[in-house]
Amino acid sequence: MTGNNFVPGHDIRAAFFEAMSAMYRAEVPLYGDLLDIVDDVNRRALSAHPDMAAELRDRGELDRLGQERHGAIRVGTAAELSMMRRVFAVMGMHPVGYYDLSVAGVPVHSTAFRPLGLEGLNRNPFRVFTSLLRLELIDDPAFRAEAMRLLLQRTIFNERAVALVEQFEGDGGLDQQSATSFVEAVLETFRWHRQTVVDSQTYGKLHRAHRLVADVVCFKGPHINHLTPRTLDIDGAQQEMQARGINAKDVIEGPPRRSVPILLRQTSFKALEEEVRFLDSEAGVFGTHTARFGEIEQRGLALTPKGRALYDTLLDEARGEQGSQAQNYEQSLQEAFSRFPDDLDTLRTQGLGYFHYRLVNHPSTHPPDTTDLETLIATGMVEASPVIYEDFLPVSAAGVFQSNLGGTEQRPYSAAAAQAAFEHALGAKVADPFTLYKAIQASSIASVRAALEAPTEPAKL
Ligand code: OOG
Ligand code: NI
Repeated sequence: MTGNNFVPGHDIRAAFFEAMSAMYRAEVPLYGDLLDIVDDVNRRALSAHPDMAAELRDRGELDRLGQERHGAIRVGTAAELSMMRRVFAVMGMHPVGYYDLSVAGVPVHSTAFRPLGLEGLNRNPFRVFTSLLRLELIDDPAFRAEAMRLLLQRTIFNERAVALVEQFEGDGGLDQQSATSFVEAVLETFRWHRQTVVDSQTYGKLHRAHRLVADVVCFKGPHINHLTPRTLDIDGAQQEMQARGINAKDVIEGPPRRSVPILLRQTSFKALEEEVRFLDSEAGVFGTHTARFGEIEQRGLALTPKGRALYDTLLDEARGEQGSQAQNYEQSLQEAFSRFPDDLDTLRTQGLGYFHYRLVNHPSTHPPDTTDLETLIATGMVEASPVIYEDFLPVSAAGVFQSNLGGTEQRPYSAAAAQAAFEHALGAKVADPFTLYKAIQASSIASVRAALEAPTEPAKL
């Protein structure tokens, strides 16, 4: 295109993801077990359901599945967040969506860095859920000041990483050698540090007051706290985790099991207790910290605003009724969601989800009326398959935070969502997920129409 030797963003993303996955696997061996389980379960699901395999292949998702992960990090300041945005931009990842977790008792707000379009997602779907601490929601001024002091004295990116980001922004890309250096330099930011930046007393004080804040401010950097593979059968994977003695949560977050999966279902196992050193630790003396955990997820149909509103209503209903016993919850969830249509045709015709349309049979005689997609589907000329949800769910995310914090720490924060403040800290607006899904659907419809109106049969069907 431009005659330069710049490495495409998706290749840098793939290289970075691979390096991160290898690092995390070495740091958290249980992650490797999780990958084995998901691999097994996915293989079984694909051979038991050839139609599912065909659908994934048609959508270009079959090859990405083995690579598919999301990770999560938590940063402390606006400067850290905006630098993070510039770093991810080098890898073709941009902020999508705003998640306010204060409503669920967690003093952070978040976005997800991910490729924006289907092509980028299918090349490498790596995503990172990124949360910014909201110290302003913490009441105790002394606590806030201490946390801020610690954040202001750290630098989470090394000089090489910053220089390479500036080079990328100035030149419009990175050559192979710079891209390789970039991956190495940036990986350091996500590494686990056993050495904290506080003495044991400060750690104890911060940790007792707020475990999440301690996790952000007591370390040199925002260690990656999980990497989640995508399973095609989360109930099967959950059973397998439990059979292998992995301490998985009882409840799967998100919608119940259905014949057409929607949005996102997730389950996690508890944070590991890891040894840490404090500034005043004598040789051989350690404390412990829990931050990192395991998670798996199953993804389904991306819902339209109408579908999402129905989802939110039904979830509220189920959660309102439940109390906290896991079994009752599953039952309430099933009951509430009996009102959510569970076949593709109804979901589509009622406008509850986004679909990808494909011309599968070109008309041999005269062109049909191309204005009505439903007619084209009924005559077998066009097929519609679900657009997959690529984002996150705030209630599930809060559930993940909660389990990771020990399950009990939950405080009501009265603050309203603060998207404008978040975007100000980020230094950019977040993209609206609905707009992105709608664009995927619209471009598939445009391709169908273009193919139908073409004078000759299209070369590839
Ligand atoms: C992030 C939790 C959110 C998800 O999958 O919803 C998340 C965190 O604990 O930092 O990863
Ligand atoms: Ni997650």
